[in-house]
Amino acid sequence: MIFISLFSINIFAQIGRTYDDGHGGRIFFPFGDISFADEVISFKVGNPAPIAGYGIPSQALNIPDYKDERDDKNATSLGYGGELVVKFTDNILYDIDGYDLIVMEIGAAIEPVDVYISKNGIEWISVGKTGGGFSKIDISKYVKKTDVFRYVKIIDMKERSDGNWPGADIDAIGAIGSSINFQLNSSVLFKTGESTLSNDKTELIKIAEKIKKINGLTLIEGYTDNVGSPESNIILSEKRAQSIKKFLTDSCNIAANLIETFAFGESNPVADNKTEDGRKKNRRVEIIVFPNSNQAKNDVVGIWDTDWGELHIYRYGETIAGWYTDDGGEIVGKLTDEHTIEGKWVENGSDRVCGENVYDRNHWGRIIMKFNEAFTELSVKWGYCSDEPTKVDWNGKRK
Ligand SMILES: [Ca+2]
Ligand SMILES: [Ca+2]
Ligand SMILES: [Ca+2]
Repeated sequence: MIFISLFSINIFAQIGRTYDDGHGGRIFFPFGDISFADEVISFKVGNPAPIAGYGIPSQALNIPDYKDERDDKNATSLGYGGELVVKFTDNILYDIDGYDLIVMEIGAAIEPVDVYISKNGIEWISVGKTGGGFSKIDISKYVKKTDVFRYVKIIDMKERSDGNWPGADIDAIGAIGSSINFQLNSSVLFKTGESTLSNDKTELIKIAEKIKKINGLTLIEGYTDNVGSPESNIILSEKRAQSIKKFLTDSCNIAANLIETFAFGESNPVADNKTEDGRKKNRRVEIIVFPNSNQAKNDVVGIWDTDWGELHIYRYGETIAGWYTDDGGEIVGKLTDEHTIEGKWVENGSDRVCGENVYDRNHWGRIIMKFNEAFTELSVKWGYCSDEPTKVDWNGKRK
């Protein structure tokens, strides 16, 4: 278990970007790089197993990186009937409109998997199977809107047992329906057994700044180790979650109606309670921040019909991200006023190659995007690389 360093998080980098889907297209993840699975919980390789070097479960973590080359080991073969459990730690999975979970399988063979999700890694909900290849799963039929999931289990369905790589070959597992999850160790927040915040509130203040930028519903979850009675641990974790809520509302000006607290006591441990180190990791608070779903309808958010294809725009506070259908295009930027986005476009190819990369690609440029008063039309000025954006042949209407 790695506790994320709050000092290394760049929220701008976390927000929305597109990724190769491994089958000639690109797919947009509203929370960018953090959307993907972070940790292998267990792996039972199938029988027959893949040849040596191709059954490494950690290759199914993090962003998709399979390059489709002969000896590429950036994906893992499950083996015939193999089973992989992964966990999201800096993000969670929940149900949004449309697809929520993506399982990226590589290779031409159809090797489907059964997919399960879980809140605690113990009780599992079946959410269907993938058809092999690149698969999108909508979990809405199986869950409540407010449920938060941290675990995904995939089991190879035993369609193919032959060759060097029997069973499904997985490059990445990502949550489109995702939100940010901060894990805070209780030892930096509280004295042992107490619910009064310690004097050093540096980490909480940093999180408060991020919550304010996203401006959505925030869940505060308190957890303890298994020392003491389960009842007393529930009470302690509730008091601690309440202390943090009070600090965020009273000292950081976050609206109380945007914060909910939950007490989980000693349930859902992230480490072994038999060791002091494990107990220390289990004494924690997790803070989940959802994107703001209350954006004004007449805002920049939505789907636009433009000269460069359909453009999908997302907004997180002042930060904008999106994608368009032309040449794997995506945009990233900021609202500089209510009707203006300034930022960059990125594509797979263009007439100019830039000296540096944006989002791993060197075809990009600057944009200034203007919206009319009613947010029904947009016009884009654009240029290549860091040139002043002066070209005007990119316009659109709300779809
Ligand atoms: Ca993640
Ligand atoms: Ca959904
Ligand atoms: Ca991979």
